Amino acid sequence: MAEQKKVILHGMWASPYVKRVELALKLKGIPYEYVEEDLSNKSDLLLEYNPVYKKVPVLVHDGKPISESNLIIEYIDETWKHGPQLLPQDPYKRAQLRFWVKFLQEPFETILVIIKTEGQAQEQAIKELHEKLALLENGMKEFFPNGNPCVDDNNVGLLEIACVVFFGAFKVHEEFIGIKLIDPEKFPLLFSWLLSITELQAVKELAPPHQKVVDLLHFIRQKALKSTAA
Ligand SMILES: N[C@@H](CCC(=O)N[C@@H](CS)C(=O)NCC(=O)O)C(=O)O
Repeated sequence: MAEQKKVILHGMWASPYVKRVELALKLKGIPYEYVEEDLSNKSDLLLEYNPVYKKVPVLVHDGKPISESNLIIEYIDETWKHGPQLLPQDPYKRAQLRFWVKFLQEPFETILVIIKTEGQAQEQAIKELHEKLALLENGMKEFFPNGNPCVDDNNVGLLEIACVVFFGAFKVHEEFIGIKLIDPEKFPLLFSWLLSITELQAVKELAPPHQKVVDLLHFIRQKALKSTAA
């Protein structure tokens, strides 16, 4: 049976795309072997498995590689029927969910700009972030019409996974740059939804150590500021 065959994940600890897949595997209760890749010196296996993009994550199921995080998650959902259903059956609901999963990337990229800049450029990015979060807050009302996002081990899917890998560390980001990013007064639904996702055991288990995230943020910021100064 497909379920019993060996599952290997090639990843990199800081990649939100890898975290998506890890979370999907954990939430479904699928045992897997994890291979940490050095992206500055990619393994021959990674290049063989993903010769087109040469990126992580790559999931290898019974020797067969699958690339691209969203496609991997759909494969997981279709192959292992137990545990939470990660994507809805209904085609319209699936399409809506995929739309918001795609959009979630935009505010995440804007947070990266905020981390990498200062002064006017940073102010502009903060403004853009708030505009994008307002769109997201509004879009989420369709998923939680009673304004009360209910998330638990059986009630969690691709949307929650995509949200938490991008914004799960928002408090560390806020602390690092000293700016409020996800203000509970402006974005109450998003804020309470995110908090309830971060309470899930699987999410807690996969969260990287606080200091490791801070060190990475320092590295990203210093590198970006140096290259703008040069
Ligand atoms: N669209 C891809 C994005 C994956 C991606 O960007 N992976 C990055 C790590 S976060 C990577 O492997 N980068 C290596 C490279 O670009 O050479 C997915 O969803 O899986």
